[in-house]
Amino acid sequence: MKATLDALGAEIENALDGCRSDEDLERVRIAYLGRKGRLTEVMRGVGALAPEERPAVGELANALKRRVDECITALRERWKAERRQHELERERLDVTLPGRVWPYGHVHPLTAALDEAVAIFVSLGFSVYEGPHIEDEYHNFEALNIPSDHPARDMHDTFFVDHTHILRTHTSPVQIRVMENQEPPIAAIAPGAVFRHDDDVTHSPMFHQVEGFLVDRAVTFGDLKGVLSLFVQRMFGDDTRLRFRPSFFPFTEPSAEIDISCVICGGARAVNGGTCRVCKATGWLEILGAGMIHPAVFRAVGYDPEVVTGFAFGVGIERVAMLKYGITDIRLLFQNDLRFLRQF
Ligand code: FA5
Repeated sequence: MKATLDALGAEIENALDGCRSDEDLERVRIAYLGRKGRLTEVMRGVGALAPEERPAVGELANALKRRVDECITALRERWKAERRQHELERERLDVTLPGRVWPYGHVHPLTAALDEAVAIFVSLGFSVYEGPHIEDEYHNFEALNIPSDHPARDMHDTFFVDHTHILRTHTSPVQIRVMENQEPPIAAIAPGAVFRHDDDVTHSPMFHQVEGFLVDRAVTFGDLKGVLSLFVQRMFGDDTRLRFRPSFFPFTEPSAEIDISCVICGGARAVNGGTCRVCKATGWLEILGAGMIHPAVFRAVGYDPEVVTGFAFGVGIERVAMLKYGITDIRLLFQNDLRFLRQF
């Protein structure tokens, strides 16, 4: 009986050696320790032995069963630990690797300049209005004191939609639309796109203006100067100076073109020992047109020019953005080249 148990022990050891998986172990366990297992049968046979033999053989059989149980459990545990270790290694995180950077967008430099201009005027008490991109000639020209035979129409290089409709060439028609619909006092701005047949490094066929106008009793040129000074100082810095140059617009009298001291050389006309190329060594940069609203414009909207006065101005926003961010070619603003846009 002892020899049978020894042989069985060796056989089980062999079988366990050949095991590679939990399923293999389970098959071995059932084959030897299951209800009809070989060792189970042997242990059942112990009862039939002579009484003096039973204790010793019983003990041997029990010891073998315990060893096999322990061996199976140990193998299971070891493999489980190995699998876990393997998993941990596979999932190991290198916390020193750089994180994933998600691409994110930002506001276009033109939108940023437009938003900033609008915010400055809103903070000064101006309300925001919009007008149609497709305008009639009356609002874009006639009501602004530009009759059809007026030479100023040539300056606007107009895109025609049909005989009487055009793409607005400036934001000034919004002055007419607002004044037609309400009485003074009015402090309004009208930001938006305008269109002209014009295309080079400083001119684009579609560009943006912010129109501004203020109408009340006894509005003066001094008020205009105050509002525009505040605007350019907030937009370009407190040291920025203003210069009014006499000019002509049919819808304002007197009219002025307004320059700011050069944002690059600060008016010194030179930078780093060389002449300033941005202001072409003049020390000044033109940024907007303005003036006192012409009596003919007030008459067109039914206001009495003997009673009300007002000022108006029009800022080209591409020009503002180019000066603010040092952009030398207006077309960069519309090409959507990410290498350019990511610099802002
Ligand atoms: C006007 O359009 C007037 N309506 C401005 C005005 C309003 C004057 C109210 C008086 C009272 P002007 O044509 O100069 O004026 O254009 C104004 C600004 O628009 C220019 O200073 C310039 O900065 C910008 N601008 C004009 N044409 C272009 C263009 N093709 N591309 C980009 N910016 C332009």
